[in-house]
Amino acid sequence: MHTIYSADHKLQDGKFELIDGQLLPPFECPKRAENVLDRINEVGLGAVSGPGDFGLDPVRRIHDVDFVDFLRTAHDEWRAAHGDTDALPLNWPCRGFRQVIPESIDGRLSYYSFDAGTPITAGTWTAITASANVALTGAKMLKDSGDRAVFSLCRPPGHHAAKNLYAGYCFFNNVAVAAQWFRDNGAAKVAILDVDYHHGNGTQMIMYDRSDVLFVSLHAHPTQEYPFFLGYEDETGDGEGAGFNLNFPMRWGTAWDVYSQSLDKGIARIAEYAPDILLVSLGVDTFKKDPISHFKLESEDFTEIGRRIEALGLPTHFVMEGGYAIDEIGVNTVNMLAGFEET
Ligand code: OKP
Ligand code: ZN
Repeated sequence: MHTIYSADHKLQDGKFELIDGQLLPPFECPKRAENVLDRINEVGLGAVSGPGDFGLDPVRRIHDVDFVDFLRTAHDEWRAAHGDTDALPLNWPCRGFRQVIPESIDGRLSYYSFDAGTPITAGTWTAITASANVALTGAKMLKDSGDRAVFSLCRPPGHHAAKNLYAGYCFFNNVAVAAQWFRDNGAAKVAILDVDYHHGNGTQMIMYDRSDVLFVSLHAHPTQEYPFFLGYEDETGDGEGAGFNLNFPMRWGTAWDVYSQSLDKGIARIAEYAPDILLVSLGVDTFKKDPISHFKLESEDFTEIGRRIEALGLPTHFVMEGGYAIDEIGVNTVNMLAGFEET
């Protein structure tokens, strides 16, 4: 399997995230992608190449122009106001507040985000445009090569980001940008299977009223886990999109026995939908040793996830999302890709 990777991800290297009442070094760190890349080379998964430059038009097919402009200049404006620290928001326009875009950089950080765990640094813009290009290059390669699958080793991840919101370590929604690229380049129907531990709220929000993109997500239950306010099973889509959103929330402590049943149901829905392309939001934070998560999957379970995805027989674009057990992230990620390639 071919991998797309850009070293520019290293430019997203925040100093702190707010977590468990403390400012801690971010769990979402450069070593994650480095360890995945090392494992790919160690097992000889396949060629690794850099991304092309697709410009911002494909990103703007998903994200609002003002949001993209905000991200481009955010750190410069922050630095002018506060000096050379990471930009973090402190409050949000929740119940009862006006949704009016403020002028000041602090106000706009608040308007365009939903958590304080996602630092904007001097290198963020370069890293997130590279990450989107990694996703787009993978999409184009899958289409042009006729290969069964391609892996976009995206970092930063993307599935929490909506059309005008960043958070959860995510800025541009890489998998949604890639899905839209497939739609704009000949695919009539696209499915997205999100196996990251966290609900892909951004992807759901972006695709919620569409029937041309089926979204299926397996994740920790929103009554217990971030992002808390989306991911219930009664969220099934709106308007045109009614019936094209499928959530499988699962309780803390979920292991393979329960997880695999949800997986099989999600895969069955994708088979019924019969898309031209399948995208996988590939997170491995369902792993039992993940430091911020509460599922109990074993490393071998990721191999089996890959096998079951392969059985759909679809051209498949794997897009990296989360996974914070740094020592095992390479094994777990590559297990899924190797499971797909086994037969
Ligand atoms: C990004 B991805 C948990 C705090 C959660 C944000 C997690 C973002 C995960 N105590 N902070 O979905 O892996
Ligand atoms: Zn996650």
